[in-house]
Amino acid sequence: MSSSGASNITQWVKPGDKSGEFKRQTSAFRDWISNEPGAKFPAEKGRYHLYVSYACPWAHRTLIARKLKGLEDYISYSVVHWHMGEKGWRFPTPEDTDAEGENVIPDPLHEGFTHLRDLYFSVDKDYAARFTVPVLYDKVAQTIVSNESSEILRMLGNVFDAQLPETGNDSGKKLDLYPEPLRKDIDEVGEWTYDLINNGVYKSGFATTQEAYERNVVRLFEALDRVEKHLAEGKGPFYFGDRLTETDIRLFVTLIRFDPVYVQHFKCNLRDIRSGYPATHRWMRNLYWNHAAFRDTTNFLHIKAHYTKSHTQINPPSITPVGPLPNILPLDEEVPAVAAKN
Ligand SMILES: N[C@@H](CCC(=O)N[C@@H](CS)C(=O)NCC(=O)O)C(=O)O
Repeated sequence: MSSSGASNITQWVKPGDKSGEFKRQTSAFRDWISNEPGAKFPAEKGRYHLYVSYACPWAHRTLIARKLKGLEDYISYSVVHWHMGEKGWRFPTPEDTDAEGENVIPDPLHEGFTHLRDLYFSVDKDYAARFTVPVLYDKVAQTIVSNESSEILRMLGNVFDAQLPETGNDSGKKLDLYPEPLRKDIDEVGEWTYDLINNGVYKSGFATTQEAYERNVVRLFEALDRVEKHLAEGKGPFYFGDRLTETDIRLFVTLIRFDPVYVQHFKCNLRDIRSGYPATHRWMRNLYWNHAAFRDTTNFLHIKAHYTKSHTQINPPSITPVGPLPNILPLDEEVPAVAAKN
């Protein structure tokens, strides 16, 4: 996007694209932290920083992985304000009182930076694409390692393993989010769930023609039906039985936003999770309530406010719907219609 396009930050469908379809750009920075001798980005404790938004599902993946793997002392992070205005994501200021959450702070690494775009331009003054989160930043080389969440997720999954302490059964060191015997399945599921679910909600919500919307919303719900069937037939509690993998993380970040935001804001309303997808609902609530890495990284204030008050092309008066309440049901409670059936 050119800098003159900055005033059109909400123009998600390219002007002139008659399909009315949202097409996500590919990420520009695609390097890897590595343990290889002489690596450009060595796996050094404390060297890297994650810039994230609590609103963003892609960024959420990386926060969950960081916490699940026990990398809190290895990688620092900070969170942008939930409002994405004309210049994109901005860093919170000490005056902001409407964006509560851990590490919702001004840029801790660059005094005077007001927007995430300042970071991108500090690394590449000619940067001409979107200023997206997450960003994995190298504090020593002062450059961006990666802004592609699927690859950051993979990296965090193992690159610090050799340095992590051995501490009990569920230590981050032992947790393999991409285990060898499941890799083919994880990749296969990752492909269709990315296209139809993670990105599918955006393709539904950002569509600017009736046809593009309907095509994508129908495909989204067919994919959710497929997830539901898989979870209903499986032993659980995770997508692949008793192994927590990156598949759970990748699905969770979209499904936890589904009822609070996507149903109404992105018009993904053929069903909702809490009344229409019992096995998926059970799987999601187990992750949220029984695993701190999922719960503590989920911030419904940022999630609800961001979408409804930033996408002014969809919601010009920026009113945030109150419901559904609660944002997520307790483990042992169902919506009245489901409870009545049980
Ligand atoms: N492929 C990227 C996509 C990231 C992305 O699109 N993030 C959104 C927030 S949910 C963003 O920062 N958008 C800002 C913009 O497009 O201007 C990834 O998975 O890391």
